[in-house]
Amino acid sequence: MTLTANLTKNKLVEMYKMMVKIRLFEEKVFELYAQNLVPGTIHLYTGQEAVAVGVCSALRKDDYITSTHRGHGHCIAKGAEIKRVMAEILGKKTGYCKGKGGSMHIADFNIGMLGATAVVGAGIPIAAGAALSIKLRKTGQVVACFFGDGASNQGTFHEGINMAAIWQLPVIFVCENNLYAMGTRQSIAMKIENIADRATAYGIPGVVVDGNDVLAVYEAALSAVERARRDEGPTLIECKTYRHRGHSRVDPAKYRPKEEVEAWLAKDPIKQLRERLLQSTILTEVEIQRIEEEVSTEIEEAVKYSMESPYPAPQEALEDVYA
Ligand SMILES: Cc1ncc(C[n+]2csc(CCOP(=O)(O)OP(=O)(O)O)c2C)c(N)n1
Ligand SMILES: [Mg+2]
Repeated sequence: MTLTANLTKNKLVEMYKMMVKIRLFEEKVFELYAQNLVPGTIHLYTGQEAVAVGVCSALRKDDYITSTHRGHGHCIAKGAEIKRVMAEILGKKTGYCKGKGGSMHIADFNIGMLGATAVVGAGIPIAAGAALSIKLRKTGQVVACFFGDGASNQGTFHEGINMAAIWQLPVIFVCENNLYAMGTRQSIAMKIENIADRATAYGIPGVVVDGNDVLAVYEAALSAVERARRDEGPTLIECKTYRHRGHSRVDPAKYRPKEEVEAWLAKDPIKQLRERLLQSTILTEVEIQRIEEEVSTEIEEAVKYSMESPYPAPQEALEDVYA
């Protein structure tokens, strides 16, 4: 990982802090889940932070994102208030969906977060639709569409990317290839190694990046964003990464070889950036410590806020269902 000259010190520190925030947030969610405080299931983003942060750092506030079942990191990286994300995960009325959506349905149009979805691959045509609206409104926004390796085997992947390609829509398709779709290894589900190769079939650029290198992700995203804003159409970026935990809360991930897990843990995205920031004297150990303390305090406040918030009343169940 090299530090790019194009990023200011502030921006690098901001990116580091955001990755730490997502990591500590997810660890806290896991802890709360173990205490039986989280209704439903959770899919943690730990290990993949460089993807959300690298991509969202290349976006404007008014740009859009679409997310997945593993969406907490995307929301936070796009600027969501963590107390409202936490409250939603805990099913509280003060959450983003008034406690009625939970972990997999968080949306916030004010920050361009169009929504997470439990339906694998469902965000892809939604991103194409949002990009069509941008093109018609001529606002110069872009959409970043996050999805997994498993989602790239869905029909929606073909339909959504093909449509975005023929209409030259301003979308960046970000495939987070963490090697597994639940317990299914990529090599069992597809013959190719690089999902980015599929871009050729739609006549758009396909790029492979180290998804654990936040600066590499940022650079790839930035050039795709610039291309989209020039009205030159979509790009498919495949980020090679790894989830640190199992698929969802109950999965011990025994299907992953120990050596594979260890090799990826050694390539932890936060550790890598921390080492670079220390080596280049952008941050000191003391400053790093301070960042972690600040983030921990913010997360504790979010937990307190959520725990003290009420659950929605039963009679609110049918409110906000239809627009
Ligand atoms: C349409 C659909 N099929 C199956 C499922 C069950 N399911 C939930 S997550 C998942 C795996 C998704 O894998 P991937 O896209 O690689 O994302 P990751 O979990 O690795 O982030 C599956 C099959 C679903 N939610 N939706
Ligand atoms: Mg996957």
